[in-house]
Amino acid sequence: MTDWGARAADLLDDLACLSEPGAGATRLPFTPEHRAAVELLSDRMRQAGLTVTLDDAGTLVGRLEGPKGRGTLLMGSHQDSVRQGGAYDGIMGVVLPLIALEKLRAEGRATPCSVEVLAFADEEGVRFPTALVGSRALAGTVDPAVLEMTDGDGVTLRAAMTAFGLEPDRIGVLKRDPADVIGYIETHIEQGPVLERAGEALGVVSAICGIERHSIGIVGETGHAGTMPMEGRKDALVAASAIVTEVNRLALASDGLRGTVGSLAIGPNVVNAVPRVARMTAEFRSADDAERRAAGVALHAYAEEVCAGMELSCEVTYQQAAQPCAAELSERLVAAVKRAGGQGLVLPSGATHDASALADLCPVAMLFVRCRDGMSHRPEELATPEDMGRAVEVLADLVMSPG
Ligand code: HGY
Ligand code: MN
Ligand code: MN
Repeated sequence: MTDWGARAADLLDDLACLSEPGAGATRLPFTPEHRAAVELLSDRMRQAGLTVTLDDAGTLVGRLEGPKGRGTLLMGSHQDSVRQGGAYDGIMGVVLPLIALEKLRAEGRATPCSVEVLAFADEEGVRFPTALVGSRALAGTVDPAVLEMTDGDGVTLRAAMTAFGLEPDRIGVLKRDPADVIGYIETHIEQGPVLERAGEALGVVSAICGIERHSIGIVGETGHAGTMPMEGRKDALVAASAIVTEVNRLALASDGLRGTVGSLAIGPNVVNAVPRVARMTAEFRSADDAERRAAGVALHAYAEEVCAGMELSCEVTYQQAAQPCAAELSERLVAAVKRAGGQGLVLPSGATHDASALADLCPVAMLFVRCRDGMSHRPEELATPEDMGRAVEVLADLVMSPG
């Protein structure tokens, strides 16, 4: 009797090694680590009887042909990680549906429809200040302007994709025909403590939070830390610190809002010179788009105030509306979780996912897997083989029980 959860854990262990050196997993899009993951997953997909292609957005597509005219069920998630992240975020949602198809093949069960397992190149938006290019390409909603965005080394997304062997200008032809797509199921580690506290291995997502990301640049004036008078200083870090505090204050003032400054760099960044420049990112998330937008507008007004007399650049580089999951497909998922012995707990997602983008193409539903101590975006992230085995069972059941 195959332990499908252990099989998933082994493949995830192998994939976690395809990372930049350092703690945890660091696998950014269109890098040697991404290429290695594409190769490993392609082999396993072929062994499972899938035909494998890499589309021009960098999405690895493993397709199992089903009966003609019965449509295609999409399943998958993202292959990329944050820096020094966990071994499950994203990539587990590629591995589990693949293992579910391996299980069905081992049982000699033909699927009632075609099924695709998708590994999107870039969901985190860590390397480039954009995200979801792969899932948006399938939905036909990519803004071509994002191809000109650059990473920290000044490499454009277009150049990185081209160097990866892709033709980014062909992204527009990747849009899928909605008539052929039954829906999209994304399996993901919960990244929070809810399932663990409820004693549940699996849960189904009600809605995915909305998000917006701001890039803020401040240019003040540097000078000798000992001789420059305090009055009239244009200290970029003092202004940036006020903005950090304001992001936190805005988020604390509103129940459903989360606000984070995740990155901050200053210059000249030496002990005895007044900081001249500061560059930072700020993000707001909420299930309520109006609440989120109001916080973004308030932050910009506040930044203008504290940076008076200095140069300020403040732009929203990324925005994704809150996205409810499809009721009917989610109910099918809840029923499958219950058949596997779960309560069928339904919960919101404070993290964003490719499913938000695919909702512009087809019905979407998400299966959450319990996350140890709710820890994610850090090396200690863990989902157990037992819980992953239950998820494989649910996914296989769902594939075989068309709506
Ligand atoms: O930031 C997020 O919620 C996701 O991990 N990209
Ligand atoms: Mn993530
Ligand atoms: Mn993720």
